[in-house]
Order: sequence, then structure tokens, then C-alpha cells
Amino acid sequence: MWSLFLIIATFVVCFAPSFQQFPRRCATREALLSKECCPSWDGDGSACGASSGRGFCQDVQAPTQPDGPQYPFSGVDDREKWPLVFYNRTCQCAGNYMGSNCGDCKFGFYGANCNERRESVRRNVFHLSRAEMSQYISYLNLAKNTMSTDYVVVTGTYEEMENGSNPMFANVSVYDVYVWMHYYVSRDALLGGPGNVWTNVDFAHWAPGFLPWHRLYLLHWENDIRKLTGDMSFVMPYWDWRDAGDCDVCTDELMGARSPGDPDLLSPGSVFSSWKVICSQPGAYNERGVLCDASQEGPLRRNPGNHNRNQVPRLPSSAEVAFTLGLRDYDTGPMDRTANMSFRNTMEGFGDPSTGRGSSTRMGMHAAIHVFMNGTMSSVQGSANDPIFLLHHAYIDSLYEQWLRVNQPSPSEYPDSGAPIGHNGDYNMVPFLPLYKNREFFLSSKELGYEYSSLQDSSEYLLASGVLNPRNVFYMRFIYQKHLFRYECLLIPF
Ligand SMILES: [Cu+2]
Repeated sequence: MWSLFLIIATFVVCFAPSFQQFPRRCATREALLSKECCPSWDGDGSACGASSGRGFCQDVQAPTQPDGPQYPFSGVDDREKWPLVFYNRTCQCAGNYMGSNCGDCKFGFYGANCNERRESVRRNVFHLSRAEMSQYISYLNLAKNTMSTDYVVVTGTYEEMENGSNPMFANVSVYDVYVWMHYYVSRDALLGGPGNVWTNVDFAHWAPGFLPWHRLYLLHWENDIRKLTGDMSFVMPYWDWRDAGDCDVCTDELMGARSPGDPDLLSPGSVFSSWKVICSQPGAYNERGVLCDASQEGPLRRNPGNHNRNQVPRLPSSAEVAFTLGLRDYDTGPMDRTANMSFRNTMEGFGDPSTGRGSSTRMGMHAAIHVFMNGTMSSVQGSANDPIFLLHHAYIDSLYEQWLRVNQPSPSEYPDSGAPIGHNGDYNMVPFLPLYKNREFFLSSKELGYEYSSLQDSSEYLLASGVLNPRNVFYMRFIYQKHLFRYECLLIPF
């Protein structure tokens, strides 16, 4: 069974179109020196599938809006004006086509011509059958143990690569491409020489791009698992951690129980106990003034609940989630960790989840789960090594979706300018190739072809029929998820 599975997986991997980061076919001396990342589409052999009208090789438009003051440099980091340090021409796909060579379909579209729409539904991990749970774990493990044929990761700066003449890339597994992407987007800026770094920078966290960036990241990951396994119906599950006293997904059936021999490690009964992490030692890289080289750095560590309780007293409560979802403004003020009454900052963890005040000394919501896990998950740069990351972020994304549906913001409500570097609406999200802008993921998941089971309830019918306005629906949904039979009496307008 497994061998058949591997043959299918290998076939799918070898013949799937290349997709994003860094596309192997753009990680060559020639591509770097010409600054062009426009691979041919295998279907017709033309760059970006141009002969078939799938897309065209075009100049990259640099973002023009000013960034916030948090990063006072220019021309020192390869992520600035992404991806212009590496490439100034990339494929721009037409119609429903997507991918680094336009060989793929946009999220939610399928078929040879990418004109079939399909909606996938992400479910609560505890609602999966035992067979579905074990299939999910086996997909994760396959991804961790299969080298990516489509992508390689960067292990040196552009300067170290001598402006492209000496490419520095490494092969990693399908799973570790994502670990690396999360490291690379959140790492500190190297200013030259040992220990000379700028830590107050992050192209995907502590600013408005947090929610769109992770939304794109999960969509890509889901797509790559589909390609790897050939299971086009694969949909990632989520972990609803509201009011959980402990890490209830930390069982050998799911994310791995605690090791009886060492409370920092995972139980030998879990496949994840054999996983090795990469890009998990930011302090060591900074001291040496280098990037992560993607080599293995020991086992996954996790010790849930034995974290610093002054920083995070407990996992977030339903009331805190409700408060956060009730914040009307997507982001506010300087749009960083200090932002007050900001939905994004409170959801991310530096806004107090009972008052909305920024710069909170206690971590809430999203950040609380990372700290609570007390191990690999607790440092931003290495956190995606732990598969709990995906379950956690899928739930954060479902909360983002609830907020979007209640507030129905226009795209212009996403900040145009003045956000910390990497986070303005038109900034290309680091380190994705092809290019995606933050604002493009500031819209309902339905437009991206997916839904959450928790949001699929009778409220949609009532909303459509005009019985409810969106704010009523929000409260009804919230109660509905935890108390299935009581929601109807809680349709209280506010
Ligand atoms: Cu993250």
C-alpha cells in the first residue's frame, strides 16, 4: 500500500508544475544574473505558458508607498522591495492561472483550464474520523520525508552569492520548505558582521500582514500536500483551543504526547518524536552574522503548560475570542505591537484580549498558544517546525474569516502606507514567488475556494433571507459552535 502511495506521490511531485519558493528552475546562476524568474510551462514549453495565454514574463512593479519608521534602513536586506534583489522579471499569470510558471490554478479553481470551481471545507480536528486523523499524520510525515522537487531554499545573502554568480541554495523536504519560509520571513536583518543585526523587523508578524500572510501560507501548504499525495480532496483541519485546559491535541493519535522519559520531548509513540528541526537557532545565526543553512538541529521540543505563567496565564477563553472579534478596526495607529483597539494586534497577541490595549505585558490569543507550547513553537522563527503550528494557524485563520464576514471591509480598509516594512497593501509577500500582495488575501475565504465547517450553519440562510444582519449572526455563530442547541435564543442585536 505504502509503495503504491509513494509511486503515486513521486509521479505527482515530478510532474506537478513548479509553484513558489524558490522555484528550483530560478535558483540557477543564469536566472540570478539575468534577474529573471520566468520558467517555461511544460504544457507548451513557453516561458510562463505564454503561447497558451496562461501568462507573461513581465517587469516587477516595485511598491511605491512609504513604510513605517520601525525599520530605519534601506538597501541592507534581501527582503526589501521583494523580490527585486533577486529578480526583476517574473511570470504574471492571466485568468485563473497561477504559479511561478502559470502552470497551476488559482486557489479554489481546478481542471486543465482552471475553470472548475470547488469549495473545500476545513474541519475541527476532533471531528475527523480515526482514519482521517491517521491519514493526516501520514501526509505530514510523508511531506517531512520527501525532498521537494519544485523548490529549494536560500542559505546565503545575495551579497554572499556575489550578486548571483555563486548561487547558495539547499534541498529540503516538502514540509521543510515551509519551515524555512516562516524562518526567512521573520528572521532578523543582518547588517554585516557577527552580532550586527536589527531585531525589530518581521515581514509577516506584529503588523497588518500577519493575517493575510498566514492565510496564503496555509493555502500553499494545503496545495502542496495535494500535489504530494495525489489526494486532491485533502483539506487541512484546525484546532479550536478556546477554553482548553491543556494541549488536548497532544496525544499520540494527533500531534504527539509528552515523552515519559523527558518532559521536553515527544512520546516515542508519535511519529513526530523522530522529526528533526531546521532553522531553530536564531541566536546562533545572529552571533555569526549568517542565515540558517537548513541543516538538521535536533528533535522537536514541546513542554505544554510548563511555560512562564506570568507571560501567559492560560489558553485563551471564549470570552477573549469574542472580545477580539468585536473589535471593528482591522489595525490602528502605528500598526505594530503598540496598536490599541486593533483587531489584528489583539488577535496576534500584543493587544490585551479584555481591553484591546496594545503593548500588553501578557501574551494573548495567537501568541499565547505559541508561548504555552514551551519549546520549538515558542520562538517565532522556528515555530513552523512543530506541526501544531498548522492546526493553530488554521484556527486563527477561521477567526480572521469570522471577522471578515461580520465587518465585510472593502479592500481599501487594508492599510496602503505607513505599515511596518513588508506589510503595506501592495507589498509583495516575502518570500513567495510568484508574487502575491497582502491586500489580495484581505477577503473572504469563499473567494479563495475554502470554508470552515464552524461557519457553515443556518445563519447563512437567515443572512441571505435578510432576517439577520451580520452582527447578529456573529454572536449566534459563536454560541452555536460550543452549545449546539442553544444558539437560537441568543440572537441579540447589539
Ligand atoms: Cu507566523
